[in-house]
Amino acid sequence: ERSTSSFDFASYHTIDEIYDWMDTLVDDHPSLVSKIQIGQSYENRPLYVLKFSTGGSNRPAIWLDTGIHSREWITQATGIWTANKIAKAYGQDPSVTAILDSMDIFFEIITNPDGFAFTHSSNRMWRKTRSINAGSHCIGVDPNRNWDAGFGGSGSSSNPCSETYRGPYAHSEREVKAIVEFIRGHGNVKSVISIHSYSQMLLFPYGYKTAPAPHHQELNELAKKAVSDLAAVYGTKYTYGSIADTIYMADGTTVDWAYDNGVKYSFTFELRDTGRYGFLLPSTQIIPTATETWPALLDIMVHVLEH
Ligand code: ING
Ligand code: ZN
Repeated sequence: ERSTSSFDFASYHTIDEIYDWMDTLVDDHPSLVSKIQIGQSYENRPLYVLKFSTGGSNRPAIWLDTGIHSREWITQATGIWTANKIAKAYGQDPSVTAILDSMDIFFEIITNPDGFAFTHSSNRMWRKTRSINAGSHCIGVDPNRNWDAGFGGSGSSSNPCSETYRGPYAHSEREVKAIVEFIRGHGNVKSVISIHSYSQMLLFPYGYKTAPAPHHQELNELAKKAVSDLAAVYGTKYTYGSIADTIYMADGTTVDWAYDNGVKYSFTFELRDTGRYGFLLPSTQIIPTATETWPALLDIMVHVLEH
């Protein structure tokens, strides 16, 4: 019998296993969780989003994505654990209950399915999409440089062979365009949390310019609290701040686009570790990583609820 109670959250899984698990989660929580499809990937895989909602219409919403860079396997694994946690915590945990009594949560766990399939079949270190680039033998676009936010600046590459190739034009990638259209069409998204690895950082706009975001101070205070509550679990240390100040200049990123399109609470996590294992984080660290990230995510979601 298919059940979320038999799923192994402490292992890495294939795309088929994860899509199967999504259906199980929906079956186990039919009045809370549904699965929507927001588009198709370049290779025609479905782009699935889990919707957590207790009713209403077009409620204020929180968007979460993991795995936009396919090789960052700890992020999809943390996404699975977190989605399960949200479903189980509703009606039990007062914060989650309050959040879902007035807001919806949308969670795209496999945001780059073609890349993810490729990391299983051919190249574990694949980051980009799998689209063919006209006039080049190199494949793929960096989906975290493809957004219409400072697109084409110095924090990305025009070379299709680069790992940070921005693509021929903003939103050229179906995987990016689907989210743009979803968030625009929804019109009431208050927070975008885009989860990467690795570096142990909590970042917020801007990445395409060094000027502080208008809400820098509020975002900075919230990030400070979130990383402090994360560290309280197992002592894992995160740095935090604007993208440009904390990691490097990067243009065309998810959170800068969200912020410039009215989503004030836009954050990127860079999960474990700081480089010992990097993208090849052992599966023994999945549950600890997800467990410590949870209070930080809740801090952000509760703050969104209260503001
Ligand atoms: N790092 C991110 C990257 O796309 C990042 C860092 C995140 C930059 C969000 C800007 C905005 O370069 C990894 N590891 O992908
Ligand atoms: Zn990444």
